[in-house]
Amino acid sequence: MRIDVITIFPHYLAPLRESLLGRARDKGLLEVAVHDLRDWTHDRHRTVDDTPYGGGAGMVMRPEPWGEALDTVVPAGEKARLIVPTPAGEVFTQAMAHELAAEQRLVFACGRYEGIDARVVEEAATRMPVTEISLGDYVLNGGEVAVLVIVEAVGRLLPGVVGNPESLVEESHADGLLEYPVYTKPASWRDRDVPPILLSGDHGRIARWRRDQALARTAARRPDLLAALAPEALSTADRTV
Ligand code: 6GU
Repeated sequence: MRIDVITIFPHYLAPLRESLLGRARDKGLLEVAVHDLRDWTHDRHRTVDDTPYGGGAGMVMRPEPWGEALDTVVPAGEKARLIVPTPAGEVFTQAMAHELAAEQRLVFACGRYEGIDARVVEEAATRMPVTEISLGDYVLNGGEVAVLVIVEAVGRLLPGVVGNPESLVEESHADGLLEYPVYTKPASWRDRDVPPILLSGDHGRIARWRRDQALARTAARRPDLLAALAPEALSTADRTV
């Protein structure tokens, strides 16, 4: 996968060189290019924002640098999906991460201030698919942190990035539930014992216990997730929890 990020704070994206994603880049599984939006300004102050038409507080990003940046990063004839992080977007989910992981090329447009002139998304949508994505119901100062979150969630789903792909199967949200609690050695720590069933060697009962823990946790913490499950996602045994 190829990812381009356009931002006025290129250094904000430095963490994409670390850890799992850094290794994915070294292995050639993921290519990331970060671009400074101000490279597409033409005035001495490299201005990217201006006051909002209609009045109000804050500043809005001017469309011209964005237009030129997108024309350069995605030249006519090239295909890419444009992602615009914004608190006004569709809420990001694991399902969306899977959907984005299937793309060849993603371009992220990071807004700052009160946002980007609305004509930028409108015009870009005439030549590429555009998705506005929010991380959740709170406000960040700009899209950069959202890009880190989305690229991490998507990047780890690319083939070969996570060492043991089995670990993607049982994690939280993989089946619409929160993950069961996990334990490792020692079996007793500060007077707290690992649930004995996990030491029993009975894999059938362990699987049942884990499923019940996942269901109970989800019911307590995220009843909305449980309510959203398709009826056939729950077995008869699940319903007795
Ligand atoms: Cl994607 N951007 C900004 N600026 N704030 C947010 C967000 C995104 N998601 C939640 N809050």
